[in-house]
Amino acid sequence: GKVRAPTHVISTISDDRGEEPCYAGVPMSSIVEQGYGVGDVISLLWFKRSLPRYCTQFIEICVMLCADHGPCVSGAHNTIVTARAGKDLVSSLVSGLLTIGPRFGGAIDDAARYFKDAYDRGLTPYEFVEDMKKKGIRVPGIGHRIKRGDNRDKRVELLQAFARTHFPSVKYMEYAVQVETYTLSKSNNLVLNVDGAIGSLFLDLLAGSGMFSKPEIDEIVDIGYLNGLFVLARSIGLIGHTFDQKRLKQPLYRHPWEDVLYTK
Ligand code: Q5B
Repeated sequence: GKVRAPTHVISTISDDRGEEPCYAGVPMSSIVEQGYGVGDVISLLWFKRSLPRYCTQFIEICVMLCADHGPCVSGAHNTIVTARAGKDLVSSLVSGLLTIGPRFGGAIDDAARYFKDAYDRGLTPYEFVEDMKKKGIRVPGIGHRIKRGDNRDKRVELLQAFARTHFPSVKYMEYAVQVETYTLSKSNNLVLNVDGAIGSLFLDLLAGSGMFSKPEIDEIVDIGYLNGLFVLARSIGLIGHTFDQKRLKQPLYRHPWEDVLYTK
């Protein structure tokens, strides 16, 4: 009989063999004709399913809010320095992307992991934060270089307002807010940051939308899908910074001696 030669690659998210490409089984003509947005495409290619409109809208808001945060943040700074060294678009982009990690923009997955674990185990915010302190781990999703208790991050407020209006439940986000109340009582810079807001709210999206089973939620949190939102979003800004430097014909960057402490 017919024997299928073993394949070297398995792929489950897209198919380009037919008349038109399909994302998770949805043909490109449907995507275009039915007015799908980038949130729908992310749903299909990352989660392999169509999500309700409020979920795709939330994903799109995350992408828009995280697209850029000025020239001074780690990623934009690296991109600007690289572009000014005469490098090409891809090099400038990846040099910025490579700064995304546990301190900058890449704390979303860990925020989701730790908030979920603490909430599901019924830890009070006090127990959670003090337990993290004992372990010597900074609470992911908490703290910001310029945002303060009396100068909150507008992006966080916008995400929270959207979710409070549209999500069936915001229990993880409310838990993160309680954690923030406790951390702010310790220090004014320990606000819930954009990573923590997205991490906790994505847990609410996964748990409350009815579109994911419990094992699927655990797998998403375990694999770590959510930093992808920041990486995707910030690429938009980093590409913008590259074009900006090229347009401005900026020369090679050299850091001023006065701003370095030379010491033995
Ligand atoms: N302390 C973000 O630190 C930052 C603590 C903490 C317990 C914490 C820090 C942190 C967790 C990672 C995180 C995402 C490095 C941030 C982003 C995107 C962005 C960026 C932009 C954009 C800031 C002072 C004292 C020390 C610390 C204690 C600080 N954080 N304790 N849990 N989470 N957060 N990252 O200001 O006793 O003096 O030793 O790692 O969520 O990246 O706009 O810039 O869109 O681009 O440098 O918004 O919070 O503070 O290091 O001087 O610490 O606070 O232990 O205590 P800072 P430090 P002590 S959003």
